[in-house]
Amino acid sequence: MGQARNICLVGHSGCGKTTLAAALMAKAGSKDIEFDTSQEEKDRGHTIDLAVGTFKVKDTSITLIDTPGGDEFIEDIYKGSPIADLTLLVVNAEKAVEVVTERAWDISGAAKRPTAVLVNQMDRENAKFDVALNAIRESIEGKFVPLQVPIREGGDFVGVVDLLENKAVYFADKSKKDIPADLAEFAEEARGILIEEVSSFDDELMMKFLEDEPISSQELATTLALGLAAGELVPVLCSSATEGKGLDVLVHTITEAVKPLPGDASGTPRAVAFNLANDPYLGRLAYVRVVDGTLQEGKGLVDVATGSKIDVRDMYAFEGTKQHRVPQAEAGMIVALGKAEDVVLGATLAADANAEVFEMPEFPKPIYSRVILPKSQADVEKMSEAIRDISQTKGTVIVERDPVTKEMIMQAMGDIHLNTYIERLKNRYNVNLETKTPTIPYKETIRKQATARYRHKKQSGGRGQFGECELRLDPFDEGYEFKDEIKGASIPGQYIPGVEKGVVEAMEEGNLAKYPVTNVSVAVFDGKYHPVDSSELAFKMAARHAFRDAFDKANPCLLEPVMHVDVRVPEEFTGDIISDLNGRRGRILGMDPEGKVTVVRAEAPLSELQSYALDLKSRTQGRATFQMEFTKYQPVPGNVQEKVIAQAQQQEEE
Ligand SMILES: Nc1nc2c(ncn2[C@@H]2O[C@H](COP(=O)(O)OP(=O)(O)OP(=O)(O)O)[C@@H](O)[C@H]2O)c(=O)[nH]1
Ligand SMILES: [Mg+2]
Repeated sequence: MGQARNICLVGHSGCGKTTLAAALMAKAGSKDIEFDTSQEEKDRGHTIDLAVGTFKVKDTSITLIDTPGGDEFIEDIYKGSPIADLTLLVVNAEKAVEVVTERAWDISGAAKRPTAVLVNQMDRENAKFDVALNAIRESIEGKFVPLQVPIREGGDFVGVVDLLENKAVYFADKSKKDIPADLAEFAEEARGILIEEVSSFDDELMMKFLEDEPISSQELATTLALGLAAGELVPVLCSSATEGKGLDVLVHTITEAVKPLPGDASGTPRAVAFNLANDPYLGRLAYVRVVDGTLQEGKGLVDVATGSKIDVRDMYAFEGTKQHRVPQAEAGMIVALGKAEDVVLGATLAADANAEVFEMPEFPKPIYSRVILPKSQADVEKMSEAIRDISQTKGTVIVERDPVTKEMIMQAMGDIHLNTYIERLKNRYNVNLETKTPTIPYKETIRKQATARYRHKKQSGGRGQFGECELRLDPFDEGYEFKDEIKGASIPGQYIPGVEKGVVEAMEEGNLAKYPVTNVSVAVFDGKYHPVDSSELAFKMAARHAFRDAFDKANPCLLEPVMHVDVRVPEEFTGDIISDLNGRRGRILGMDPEGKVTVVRAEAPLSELQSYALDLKSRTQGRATFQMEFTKYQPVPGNVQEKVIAQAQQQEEE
């Protein structure tokens, strides 16, 4: 067993990650190379699920983690990048910096994890390496050091200048030649940057650099590897995945310059479950990266956060993208554990329950919600398993029943993301779902004190019913409280629970539009009873009516959920975003500049934000991102309240 290196491919959709992964494996002689295998991936021509494939170069086993580049599918960057020895940020040479380029950098490079950039599609007519490199430097903060300069002849991508060796290398015959004259100046400048940046990472080299002493390519390579491991230096390479060019140097850089993440190969077994998948044939798989020691089939592990036992039954390594059973997996390897229903996404699994947790970053919170409705009874029955499969394996898909509206809500990162899973439920589980905009979980409350008295009395042969109570309602900040203020014995103590039950029942549906009532303090302070006819039930009925009557007199109003929103927006859009938020009844709380973006902090009602994920995207070409979180309920303005009540009445009639 030689060494293992794990490379996570990230970058904007269409930059060529999947093509590159397949090309690297094919070149290394892998036979089974199947990416983008799910129906939804085939339909869309884009990657949707993180995928893993392993190939061998000499004694190094290289595992590639291919991630989707869609901006709503970024959770896989959060899964793959932290456990990889290198995150390879792929860019399209014609387009350079795109939305997900920046976002992937923020997740990986800005966190000082080892990251390299690959300028792919260098064969394209308008591919310009220098322009792409400048664009990267302008929009992303990092020490980018080109290791190569592409050589193009008559529009063809024919070779590269290897800046470490200071030689031109041609793809056709692998020959090394002198640098072509028209590139000499640019190459020299690029090599100057390379030497300066790399030297800055080592005092001895820096001295040599300042004193103009020669620096060998070996010295440069060694120090570059240190800078890369520290996440300080970001090598830049170039390639054409479709023409298979630049792949040798990429592989060479991976095997020579990339160091494995720290780990103790002979220590107690410890691994991190960075990804979960529902394989159509193998069922639930947990993809783990072994951090320390050796995992063995048949030897149990413990989820160190929860203490739950995890059986390691079937263990699979990858040959190309195909799984094959292995009895053990050493530190540095990525393997999949079969029958992994008990493994939680992101869990650290170890032989020792006191092992250190391998920290995984938190996923962003989903920002787009739809109600999901099964189309038929058969769909209802199959739905729960299907939904469990998806929500347990995806960090940014949440399915929950809203406690107020009782609707089943699916939350995701946007409409494309959400609809992809609706399609998957249909394709893979044969569950047909419709979606609609969620009902806003309004609530009702009161704004002033009021009292009401009600007598519940029934005489229908036999024993009658009698209960009478007087309630006082007061506005209250903390939800609900009930006070027994009966003096003397106008209502005997045994009937008070009946009164409270009546109040609680009445609060389930307010008088305005049948939304739950909140923020009231209710006191029962007087009443009357009958020695024979009174009962808990009679008092419950009386209290229910008394509450409703008092509620009407207490200046009731609707409350609506208000969200806190943080919008990260490039400067040029800030004004537009703020006026748009104002138009959504938003309140701007502040603005914090963060480098080239501004974070606008605001509060706005949920009802105005239901399509914000889509609107913000189209307003800013996807360049702004936002997070939102419930913060509080607040009164609905009068004119809006009338509309909401009218709508609720209309729905009731339907
Ligand atoms: N000319 C050229 N086309 C390329 C190159 N690499 C990829 N492509 C093409 O670009 C398109 C997208 O490639 P993919 O590999 O699917 O891109 P991806 O980065 O995996 O995209 P997502 O899965 O959506 O994130 C395909 O049509 C590829 O054939 C390249 O080096 N040169
Ligand atoms: Mg892809």
